[in-house]
Amino acid sequence: MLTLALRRVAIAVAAACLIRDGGAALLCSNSSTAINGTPFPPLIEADLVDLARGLETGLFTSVDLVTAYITRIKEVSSPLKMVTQINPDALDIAAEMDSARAAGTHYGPLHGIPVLIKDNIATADKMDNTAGSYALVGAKIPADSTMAAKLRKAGAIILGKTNLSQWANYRSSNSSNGWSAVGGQTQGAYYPKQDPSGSSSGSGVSSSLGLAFASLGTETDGSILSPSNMNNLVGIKPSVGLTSRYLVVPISEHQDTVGPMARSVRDAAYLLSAIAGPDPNDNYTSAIPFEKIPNYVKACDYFALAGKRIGVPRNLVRSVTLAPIQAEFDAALGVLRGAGATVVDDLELPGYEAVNAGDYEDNVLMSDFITNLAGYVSKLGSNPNNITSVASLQAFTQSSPLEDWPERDTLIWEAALNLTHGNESPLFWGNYTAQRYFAGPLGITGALQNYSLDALVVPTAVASGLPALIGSPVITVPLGKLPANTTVTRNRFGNLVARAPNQPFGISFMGGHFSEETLIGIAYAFEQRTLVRNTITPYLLPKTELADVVAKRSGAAKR
Ligand SMILES: *[C@@H]1O[C@H](CO)[C@@H](O)[C@H](O)[C@H]1NC(C)=O
Ligand SMILES: *[C@@H]1O[C@H](CO)[C@@H](O)[C@H](O)[C@H]1NC(C)=O
Ligand SMILES: *[C@@H]1O[C@H](CO)[C@@H](O)[C@H](O)[C@H]1NC(C)=O
Ligand SMILES: *[C@@H]1O[C@H](CO)[C@@H](O)[C@H](O)[C@H]1NC(C)=O
Ligand SMILES: *[C@@H]1O[C@H](CO)[C@@H](O)[C@H](O)[C@H]1NC(C)=O
Ligand SMILES: *[C@@H]1O[C@H](CO)[C@@H](O)[C@H](O)[C@H]1NC(C)=O
Ligand SMILES: *[C@@H]1O[C@H](CO)[C@@H](O)[C@H](O)[C@H]1NC(C)=O
Ligand SMILES: *[C@@H]1O[C@H](CO)[C@@H](O)[C@H](O)[C@H]1NC(C)=O
Ligand SMILES: CC(=O)N[C@H]1CO[C@H](CO)[C@@H](O)[C@@H]1O
Repeated sequence: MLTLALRRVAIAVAAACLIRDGGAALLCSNSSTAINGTPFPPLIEADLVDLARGLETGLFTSVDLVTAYITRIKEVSSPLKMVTQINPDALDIAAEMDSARAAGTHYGPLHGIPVLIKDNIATADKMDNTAGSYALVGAKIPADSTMAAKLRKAGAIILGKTNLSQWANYRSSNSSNGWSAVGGQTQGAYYPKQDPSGSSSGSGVSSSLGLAFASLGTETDGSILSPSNMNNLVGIKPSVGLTSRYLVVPISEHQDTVGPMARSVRDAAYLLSAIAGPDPNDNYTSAIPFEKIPNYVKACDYFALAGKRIGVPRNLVRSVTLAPIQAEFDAALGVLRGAGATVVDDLELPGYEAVNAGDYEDNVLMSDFITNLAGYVSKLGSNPNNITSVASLQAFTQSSPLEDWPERDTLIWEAALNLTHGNESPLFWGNYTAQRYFAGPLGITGALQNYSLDALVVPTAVASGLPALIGSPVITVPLGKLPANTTVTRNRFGNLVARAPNQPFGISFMGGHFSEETLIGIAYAFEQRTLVRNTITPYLLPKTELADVVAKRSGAAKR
């Protein structure tokens, strides 16, 4: 049976490999990725088309896929600590998806495809939703988050939860990216002890190494974009309101958003299509301006850059001081022009300096966290540590030895508690209005209108700040890596390598609210002309491939 199935699909799969861009063909058929000469897609770069074709043609099953990914997670979790929990039901769900497929039921493009989600996105199953803190271990979640429910409805298998900077990096002034009490210290795979960035650190490392098809992260200001930047990924920070935050551990209702972190623009688009949409449980989604969510996969058009006007805000670009990033960025502008775009250079966004000179965002986030954290914990079915507020969370953290206090302090919460109000206070609005003005009319939306632009382009290192303040979207695409002679520096906390040779970096496209369809097109057209991701190799790789799993299950010879 198996051998026949393998023979039947051999030609189709081999052809799929050969037409793949980005050097994938080189990896398509070798001893670790083939059985009897039939190639399996190497999991570090398998995209949705590869995985769906393999499942459709019977080359492998979802159970094989889950088995392979779990093995790969175990192979690298020491030292990388990128996953906090593996879903104990993942193999059973995979078996159900395989049976459904065999019976002709197909839930859509993600049918039977394993996805990892950040450990602040709740699932009503055997997994906890911890935000990396023991305060929430054992807390009962009343329902799936809307994100989890939408993934399941699309047929995806929630494989597990990814490590993060604890509380999405909203606790301490003295900590490290990717550290949580529950998950330990996440590391990146492009240099030993690499700072993975954060706060969606584990989602970044997991997607980069092919430990799942792709992952979900969350962003308040940089938490999808920055780890995508540092881990050689495509990350989409959606408009606030495009993806529901219901039962996602919050920082800020005004700035939080959930989005995909994937190895290609098209894969990210598939995930975004599955998770976008209105939700009565998150009324910010009522701002979605479409009757029907655009087809983000179809937006992946090689010619999407033709006729587009793309602005370059030089005051943002100048603030990135690393010469290799500046050089690659300027070369990228040539790629945009070559693809038919008009580059509108030498723009200045006057709001950028104004925002950096004030502490509007700090005040907005503190007020929101006071209100929104209390809102989240009030929805829990059981709450073993009686966390009802930032004050009780602080008391728990300071009295639990596992939370690494006082070395990792709680100064952000102390400052929030000093405010003595949440976002219902009239005092909230001054800062919120100011940040929207500077990042909007004097920033992104002002530039888009004044110069009739489709998008702005910047190095990803400076992409998150202004969009965070107005809730507008950004997409990052791999652009390059730091060269061999880069001086190695450590992070402020002293436990990770913050800058090193081989460290990836990206380029970001920013647009108006709900312009994801346009941004995805631009990003795809850029990605397909540059194909940088596969030129950057991790220092540490998981070994197990689908061929190993299928060979073991079927007794076939791996050759
Ligand atoms: C075979 O494929 C694996 C997985 O992609 C890769 O790590 C390895 O380098 C390849 N080996 C050869 C000899 O090309
Ligand atoms: C959303 O709902 C909350 C409370 O449920 C309310 O305070 C807020 O004003 C609503 N926001 C919008 C945009 O409707
Ligand atoms: C939480 O509150 C309940 C009911 O008041 C109490 O029985 C329990 O001991 C408290 N738990 C902790 C960890 O404080
Ligand atoms: C911050 O963390 C570092 C590294 O662990 C530690 O040496 C230092 O004492 C901490 N600082 C404070 C003020 O606690
Ligand atoms: C909070 O207020 C107290 C009392 O005014 C002050 O000592 C402390 O430094 C403040 N903490 C922060 C983090 O702002
Ligand atoms: C921002 O919030 C702080 C603290 O509530 C307040 O002192 C300050 O006046 C606010 N700024 C604006 C522009 O409203
Ligand atoms: C857009 O034009 C308005 C009106 O001239 C100006 O006030 C604003 O600063 C401009 N914004 C940007 C980002 O150029
Ligand atoms: C690294 O090498 C490049 C060119 O080979 C050179 O321009 C650059 O100055 C060097 N950087 C450092 C930090 O030595
Ligand atoms: C699934 C997994 O690898 N979990 C690990 C997460 O990190 C903690 C702390 O380092 C480990 O104890 C878990 O085994």
